[in-house]
Amino acid sequence: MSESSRRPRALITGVTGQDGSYLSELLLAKGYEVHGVKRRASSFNTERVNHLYQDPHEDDVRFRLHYGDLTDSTNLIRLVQEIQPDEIYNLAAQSHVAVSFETPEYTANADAIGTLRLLEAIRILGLEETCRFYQASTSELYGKVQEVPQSETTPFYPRSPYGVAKLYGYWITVNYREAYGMFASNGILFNHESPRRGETFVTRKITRAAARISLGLQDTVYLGNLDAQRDWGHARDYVEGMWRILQHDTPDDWVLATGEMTTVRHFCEMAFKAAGIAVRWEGENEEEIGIREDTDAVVVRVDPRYYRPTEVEQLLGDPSKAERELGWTPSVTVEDLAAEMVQSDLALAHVQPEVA
Ligand code: NDP
Ligand code: GDR
Repeated sequence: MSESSRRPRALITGVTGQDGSYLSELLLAKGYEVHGVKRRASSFNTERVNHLYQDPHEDDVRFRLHYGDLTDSTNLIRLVQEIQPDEIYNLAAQSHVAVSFETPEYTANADAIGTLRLLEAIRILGLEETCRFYQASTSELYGKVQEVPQSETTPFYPRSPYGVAKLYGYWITVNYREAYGMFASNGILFNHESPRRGETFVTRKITRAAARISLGLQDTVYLGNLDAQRDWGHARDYVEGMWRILQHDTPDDWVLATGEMTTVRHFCEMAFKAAGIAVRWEGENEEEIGIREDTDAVVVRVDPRYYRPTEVEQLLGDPSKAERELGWTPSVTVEDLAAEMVQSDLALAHVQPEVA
């Protein structure tokens, strides 16, 4: 294929994560050549993209992985130079809010300065006019509630080292757009989940526990703040939104959300119901417990260890701009999302019953 008629080429950082795997599938289905950045780890970390692997010795390989790290600017410059991508999706991050309180400096390095490093790579290599840039911004920017629902014009007030690092990522993306005329856009994405969600995020922790409790493999799940409210959608819908953001005529900032909000407690009820267990609640605050109706066994307990030093209590997105201008709409309700995740975790529990 000649250079002028070559396939569109995307570089995805964070390709081994939840969103990176769905985005890779989407772009491959659209005919892209996809290059992903994976980190070196002491054990395999490509589980979510193994099904996309192609033997690099074959002809017309369209999915390739490269070692890299957002904390290594020389690595990023070399990769961008070698790959010459038309689109970069910066999904790599230390993405766990609670963990960011434990590793604030690393989180800032990867999530904030990592974004700068990639933007600088584009600038240093003179690709400002040919390479579009997507930044994985987040509803955690809103943090302490200023208005409900939150839209592109709602003021930011981040409440964690993660949120503060992502605030830098957001603004440096806006700044490079304005300073250098780059096509650099932010997707301000509200929580999105799937069967591929990491096991320590609350939805997956709950669906995994509900599945295992229903099979008698686990007794109880310990959670933190049951009152937190989130706007939960399906990751597959949200990666479609990322792609649409980079196909728009002009670079801009966009909220992707469902416009529906659910408490952690209610998500528990939905997940346990999908696993065939009805739950009722007793007690308050740290004493609150979830009891299964059929046996009166306690299946949910609160452990204050999971409370955060500063919490984000309520996130509800207003996706009307994306609906109007990108034609993007979410297609999965939170009930269906919980049910799909529980079904997947039931299947996994059958295969790996010994994994605690
Ligand atoms: P995951 O935690 O599932 O994936 C994060 C990815 O980043 C993994 O591939 C991880 O690699 C990689 N990574 C972490 N640190 C580095 C580093 N220093 N250098 C290179 N790669 C690194 O996140 P999601 O897929 O859920 O989220 C994707 C992005 O979107 C993240 O930036 C997240 O902050 C943001 N976001 C997510 C939302 C959500 O609800 N899911 C909502 C809004 C924003 P490894 O597999 O080796 O750990
Ligand atoms: P969040 O997701 O912090 O919104 O960040 P998470 O699922 O971790 O927490 C959601 C809410 O649930 C409460 N919670 C618990 N959370 C976890 N992880 N474990 C628990 O046991 C537990 N109990 C209650 C939390 O306090 C919180 O209020 C996610 C990440 O994907 C970010 O990268 C992304 O930017 C945002 O979503 C949008």
